[in-house]
Amino acid sequence: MNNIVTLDEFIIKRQKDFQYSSGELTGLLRDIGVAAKIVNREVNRAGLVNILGEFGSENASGEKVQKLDVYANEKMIECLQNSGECCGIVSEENENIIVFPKMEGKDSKYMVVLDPLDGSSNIDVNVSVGTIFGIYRRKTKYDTPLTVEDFLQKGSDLVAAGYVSFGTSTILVYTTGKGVNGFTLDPSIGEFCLSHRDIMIPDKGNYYSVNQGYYLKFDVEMRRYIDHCSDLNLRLRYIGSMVSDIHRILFQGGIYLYPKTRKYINGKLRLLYECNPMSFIVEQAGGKAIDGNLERILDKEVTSIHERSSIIIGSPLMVDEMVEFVSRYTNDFMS
Ligand code: AHM
Ligand code: MG
Repeated sequence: MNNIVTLDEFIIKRQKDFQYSSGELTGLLRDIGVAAKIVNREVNRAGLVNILGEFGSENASGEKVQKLDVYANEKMIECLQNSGECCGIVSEENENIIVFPKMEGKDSKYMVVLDPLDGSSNIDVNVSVGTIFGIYRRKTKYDTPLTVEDFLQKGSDLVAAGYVSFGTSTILVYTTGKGVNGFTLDPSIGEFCLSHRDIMIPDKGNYYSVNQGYYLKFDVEMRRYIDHCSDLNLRLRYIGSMVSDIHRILFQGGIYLYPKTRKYINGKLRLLYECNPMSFIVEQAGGKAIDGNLERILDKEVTSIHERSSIIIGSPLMVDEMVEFVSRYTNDFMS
């Protein structure tokens, strides 16, 4: 007898964790799993189908869009719309919210925020990329038009969040606020299979992850903290895909930082669909996530859908130590 648990089986079993659940979130999560498989197929054969390279346009944040970004975005939107459980989405690739037409006899109450392909500069060189998603429940009446304000919820309001890491294998990690579980795609059967049950981040680890190339563009206390990491002989790892960098830290322990820089005065990463979902997952695994002002990411007000934030996230003792280090440095500096 085999003891393989597929993502679908697991999601259905977990439905009973939610009182009065009607299966809508379960359905939505399963549809995201299907979308992840479709995107995975394309990521894997990207080099073969001449889909690599830039699309020739810019996204809502003024960055070059890769063909695969466009494909991943289209597929995610298609799957979410067909699912019927989602009333609208915010995607990194679309400037405005996308509102799905109401399906006959359905009151879709969930909204999805997503970064369809994170770390897209890695695509052309065969390095890991990822997908990030977060699920919110809308707070306004389901029969009124969905507006941008509906999406401006704090990270602490997330109902579920997850990511897919397209690396040496493809892993989907998600949480519905009751622990974190990981599923590895078995290409021979085309199913995500439970491979990492109840993931807990190590209290501390040997890695720090930051774009050290921007060292001189960081504030002085951040530069001193990075020197401190180096003094501690921590190992520097930076893939340039938040999903992949945080995935390492989730399993092996460490700290990931994307502080504000002179160019990105509020940080670069997007609060709604990058920082919040990843912070929810890491907190659920016992970790911590704050911004450069030492405020908990999940408590931050979201004022616009493509808003950016600085982020420091990872093993709890290391985030605590970073806060202590920076506070001490600031106090010494002021006195
Ligand atoms: P993307 O979602 O447009 O691909 O950009 C986000 C990515 C993160 O995944 C990654 O951590 C960061 O940008 C890398 O930025 P930088 O090249 O400035 O270090
Ligand atoms: Mg991204």
